[in-house]
Amino acid sequence: MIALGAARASAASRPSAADASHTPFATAQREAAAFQGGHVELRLDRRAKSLGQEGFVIRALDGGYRVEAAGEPGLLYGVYALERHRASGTLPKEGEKIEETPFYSLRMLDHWDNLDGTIERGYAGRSLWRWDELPDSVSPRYGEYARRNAMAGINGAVLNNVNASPKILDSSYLSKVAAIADALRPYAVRVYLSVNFASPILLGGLPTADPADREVAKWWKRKCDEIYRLIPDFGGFLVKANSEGQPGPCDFGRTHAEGANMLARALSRHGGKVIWRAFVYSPSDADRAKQAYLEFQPLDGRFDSNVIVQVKNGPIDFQPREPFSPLFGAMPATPQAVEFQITQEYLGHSNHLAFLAPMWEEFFSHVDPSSLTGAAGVSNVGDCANMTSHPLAAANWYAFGRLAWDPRLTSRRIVEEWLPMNIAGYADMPRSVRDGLEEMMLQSREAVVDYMMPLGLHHIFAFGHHYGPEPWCEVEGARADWLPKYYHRADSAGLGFDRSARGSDAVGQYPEPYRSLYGDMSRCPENLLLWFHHVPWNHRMRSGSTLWDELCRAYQRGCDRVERMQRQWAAAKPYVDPELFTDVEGRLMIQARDAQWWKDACLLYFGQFSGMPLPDDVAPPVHTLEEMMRVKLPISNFECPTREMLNSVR
Ligand code: GCW
Repeated sequence: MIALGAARASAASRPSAADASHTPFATAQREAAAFQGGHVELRLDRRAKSLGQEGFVIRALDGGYRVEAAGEPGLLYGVYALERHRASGTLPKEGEKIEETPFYSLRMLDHWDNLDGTIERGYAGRSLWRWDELPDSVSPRYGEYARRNAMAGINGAVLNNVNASPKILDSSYLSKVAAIADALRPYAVRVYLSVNFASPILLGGLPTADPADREVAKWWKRKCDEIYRLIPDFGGFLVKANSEGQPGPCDFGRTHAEGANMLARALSRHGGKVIWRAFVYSPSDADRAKQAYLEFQPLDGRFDSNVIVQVKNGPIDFQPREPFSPLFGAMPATPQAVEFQITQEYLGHSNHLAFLAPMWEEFFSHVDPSSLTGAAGVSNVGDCANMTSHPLAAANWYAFGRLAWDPRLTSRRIVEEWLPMNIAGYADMPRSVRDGLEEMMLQSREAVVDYMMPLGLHHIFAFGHHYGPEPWCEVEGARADWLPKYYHRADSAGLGFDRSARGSDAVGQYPEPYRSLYGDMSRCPENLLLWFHHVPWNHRMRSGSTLWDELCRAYQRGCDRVERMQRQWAAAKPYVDPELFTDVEGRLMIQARDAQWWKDACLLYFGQFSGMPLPDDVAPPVHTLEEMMRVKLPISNFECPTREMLNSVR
């Protein structure tokens, strides 16, 4: 297994699709032979239909294990499950068995990788895909990447950004895509592509991309035929349409359903799928949190059966905490997938530790997993040595896959699996140190919420790159709903966005009991209070304190939590690889200073409106508001700030 600090590369030269050594079966055999917990026998029994292609049974027999499956991917997942159980000490005993089938058949990683090698919102280096070298040279890292996907249970990868270049569909690029598909196939990972809806114009030279135009439909059919000749198991298209300037069917007076169905028909005879994103917020007066629902809910039942509507977990945009999007459950006649963001666009990039399984677990506690047909995660993978930059951010990649495999898993269980498999030396740590690391992981997302945006605050980030606080931000000409003031609405009366029936009535999009719960200030969960209400500064919280005091204490608690995380990591020092230790230690230092930055910036800024002093148990600021307002990070949307940069601007 890959242990941090002891990387292992698997060689991959360009295989042909028919090559028997490049099948999931061959991979499973190799992995089984390398298993260190006893002899493993693989049995492929095509008649065991109830397991599907991906399920498996593991039996402990005669001092070893037998993995049974009806499909090759099932054998592979079975062997990886064995490894997981070995690392966490939960292997079945003689006569016992483990049986699993995945909850979702679509478990997909979405890369926001551009063809020039940059990654939108990527903080782990450049794109893994070396377009200029492909198809002749195939990096061994593709296989390494695919293996890590398979170990987590991920079976699909969208290779390119949803803000898609039409070039990806050019024949020269398709042969490169086919080479990547060949490298991922031995790990049962299928390739998908993001497509630009205007490709028939931009690439095909047609005068229109109107989905009702016969030439347009024909163009897509021919393109799909070409793709499937090269990649017989191609997964399908992911589409961002009529969103943030991307072209789409609405440009031609058609609906999202008409656009999606036209593509779906080009793919259907090959078994491909269209994954159509619902991340839309066209300029309108409606509260941004309501817009995706307003546009998509009326289209329920109008999509072809091979279209899946992919909805971000929350109604706005991957904030540290959002309520679930009300679109879930509101389109019962339409297959839906959830889109999570693994890359930490809004959670401190790759500088901060934020283990995201608790966020996703929270989502699944509100949205019935069986109402969905798939899960997608926006990838945090890049070409840096460990692929995720923050060594512990690899746990998020893994956690996403595990929850897509089984959304009923708990965050704790995932941490218990991940740490022993990935931190060399974990087994030698005393129980107290291991407990500390588990807690560090499990508390980390809540720490981020506390020091960035507690109590339901959201989108008060610096403009553009979204790293650091800027609740005061004004940008001339920018859309109001890109700016923090639109969301926090601080004034002398209070703080927060009134989405109750008296305000924007976003609560009206939720089913009961959520509509009443969220809509009533006195009953609304306090961790979402300022999302749904404009709350007076002296409002009595459940603790008996005022809103202002509680807000101050939340920021303080966030800072304290990071300090505790630093101590928990320090306790692991004698047991972990020194390089790994120093790397994480350094990032936690940045995180601690960033937490202080957030706390000072937000409390000094909001304090101007509340006019109230900090409570005695909250440490006074170490910066002035003017200092905080001067901070400008010279980074693009594709970068994570360095320590030197942060030191020089603060
Ligand atoms: O979260 C926002 C990001 C954009 C992204 C967009 C989307 C790919 O800031 O960078 O674009 O969402 O999800 O389409």
